[in-house]
Amino acid sequence: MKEQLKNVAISAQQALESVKDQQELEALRVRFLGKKGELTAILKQMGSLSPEERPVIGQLANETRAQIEAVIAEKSAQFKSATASEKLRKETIDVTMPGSKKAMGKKHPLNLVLDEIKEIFLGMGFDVAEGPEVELDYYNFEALNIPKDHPARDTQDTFYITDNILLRTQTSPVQVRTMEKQKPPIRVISPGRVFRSDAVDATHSPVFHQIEGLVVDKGVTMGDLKGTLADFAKRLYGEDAVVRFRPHHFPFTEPSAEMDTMCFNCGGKGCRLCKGEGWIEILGCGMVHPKVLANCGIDPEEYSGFAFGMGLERLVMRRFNIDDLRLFYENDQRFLDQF
Ligand code: 2NL
Repeated sequence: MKEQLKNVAISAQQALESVKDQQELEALRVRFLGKKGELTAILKQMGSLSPEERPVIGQLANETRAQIEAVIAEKSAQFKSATASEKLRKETIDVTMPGSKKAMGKKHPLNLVLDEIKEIFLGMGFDVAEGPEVELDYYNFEALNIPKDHPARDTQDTFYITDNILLRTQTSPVQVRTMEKQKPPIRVISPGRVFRSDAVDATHSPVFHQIEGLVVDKGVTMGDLKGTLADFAKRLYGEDAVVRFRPHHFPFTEPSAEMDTMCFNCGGKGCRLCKGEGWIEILGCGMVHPKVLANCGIDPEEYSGFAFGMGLERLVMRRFNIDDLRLFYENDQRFLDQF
């Protein structure tokens, strides 16, 4: 049995020397030390030994086991540390490598100018009001003194959803709602999307943006209107901006006017940009019609107000020299990257 134990020790030693991984190591452990292993098989014969031989062989068997276990433990530790360093090597990050470039989003040109305009009016003490894009006929037309036979009501211009529900054609309904809710003094601007049944071309779109403004208080005059809007033009176009007011007509204001700025390109002489006019129209305005105030529950004997409205797309096209309004809605990265 001594001989057998020695042989097991030697063959275990040899096998363990060339073991390549943790799995092979475990297989060898089972082969030599397992319940059905080679060492156990030898120990099972202990019963046939004399009482004198038994402790000697027993001790030798224990030593052999301890010896094999020690080698297994050593090999196992070696594999574990090799695996750990391999993992570390694979996970090493070269912090000196250049990073990948992330594309940054930008503000859309319409929002660029809209934010400027909002800032100007906020600075003058106006609030910004928003409202529904799907409106009642009443708020879009009726309350604004737009009679049933007015061309603006023509189905050619307005998207009707039902007889009395439509897509707003202007943002005035937001201001009508403001007047219904809030007692004067009122100072609001209402920017937003508006809808008209127009065919798409370089200057028309069924969806576009408008900014309207409204001031209602005791003793508001045409002088307040002119001063406020001239000041707005100077803040938007620079201190040198010159404006003029021309009489006009809107059903919801009386009197009504349009405001032009002197062409910054030719200084009023007339050029290609202003189409020989010397002036460029920027907004429509007027004193709020007494009927409109009354419709909104405001006594026109006690209060007066002025209102104005402008198209955002036209303003932005002129600012950046853009000749086709479809560019605003196509979201071509090459266009958007330029602002
Ligand atoms: C234009 C002209 C304008 C208004 C809009 C308005 C609103 C209320 C009462 C009275 Cl609640 N008026 N808005 C007034 C004058 C002109 O817009 O050419 N827009 C593009």
